[in-house]
Amino acid sequence: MADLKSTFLNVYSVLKAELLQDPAFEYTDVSRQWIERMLDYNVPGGKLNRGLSVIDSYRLLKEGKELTEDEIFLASVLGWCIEWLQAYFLVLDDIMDNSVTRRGQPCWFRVPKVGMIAVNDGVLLRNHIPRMLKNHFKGKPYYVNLLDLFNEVEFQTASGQMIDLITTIEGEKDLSKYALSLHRRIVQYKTAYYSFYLPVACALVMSGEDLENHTVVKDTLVQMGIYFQVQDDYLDCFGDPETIGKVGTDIEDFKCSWLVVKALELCNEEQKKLLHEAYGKPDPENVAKVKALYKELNIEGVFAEYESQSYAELNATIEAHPSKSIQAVLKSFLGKIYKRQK
Ligand code: DMA
Ligand code: MG
Ligand code: MG
Ligand code: MG
Repeated sequence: MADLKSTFLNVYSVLKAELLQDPAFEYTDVSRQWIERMLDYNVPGGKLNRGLSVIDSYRLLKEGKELTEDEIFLASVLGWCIEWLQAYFLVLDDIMDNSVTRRGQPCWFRVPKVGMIAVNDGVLLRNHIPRMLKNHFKGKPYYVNLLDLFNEVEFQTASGQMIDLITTIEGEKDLSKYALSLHRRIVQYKTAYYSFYLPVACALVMSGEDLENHTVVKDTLVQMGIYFQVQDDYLDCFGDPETIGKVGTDIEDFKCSWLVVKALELCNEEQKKLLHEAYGKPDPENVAKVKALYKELNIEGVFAEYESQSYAELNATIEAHPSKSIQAVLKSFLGKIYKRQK
């Protein structure tokens, strides 16, 4: 495992070097240094679960057959394309969410002299993806399928971000519209497709599979992605910032978080009044009031219950799948996120 990670990280260096030599742009030393620093700051510092999953999934789909060096390299390139996509979304997400830290360091836009240059850096990160795909997959029979896959998933993610953001518009903050159905819609689009479906879809495409034949796998992965984002919402409030590498902002940002949806379901009239008054305010006193209410309503316990129920349901769905190798892919994913602390 540690070995796979170091192989994967070596591929990052190869891809970065190629991007820094892109013949379509005449880099100067200054611009090359900017991109190199921007990439090192934003791309490789996460858990790398999404990227590594492409290699894992591809291996499982090959049913234990030894992968060639070329196969490992190509699966790693796709893994990095997902990590690049994630970096692009996170750089922009942190600006829009007014976040402070990410992966244990200041958000990129908070770094001195970066500021709103981060917006264009996000656009560049996004543009690097088709360049890497072109460099390594042009000529493969499935090249166009990969391009199409990344485009579809990016569109779904950006649409999810849009619905996440427009529920928080200043002057239109309305907790009464927050319900599980809206939450589900937001997290399905903003998180589940790119985080769970995309890595497996990449592995399937590389194996020569037609994605049209794998809608059950897709649905299961989307379910898993929803569970993953509920965990993210939980950790935003109850996680340890040291461990998760970021400071939560969902309460301040008036986000349609799973926690506030559950609180609204469980509270009495008086508690509801408090929530309406305190939720979405920037000052620590109001944030503390919301957190105290979550404690009072035992939202942590409600989450623990949700977590074990989701796990059981997902396991049952996975075990019903006819293919053992696909079961293995899905189980490996679930095992990685169950009861995660970061
Ligand atoms: C993030 O949702 C979704 C994308 C597509 C980046 P979020 O704002 O809850 O993520 P985080 O908690 O990591 O800022
Ligand atoms: Mg965010
Ligand atoms: Mg966000
Ligand atoms: Mg979050």
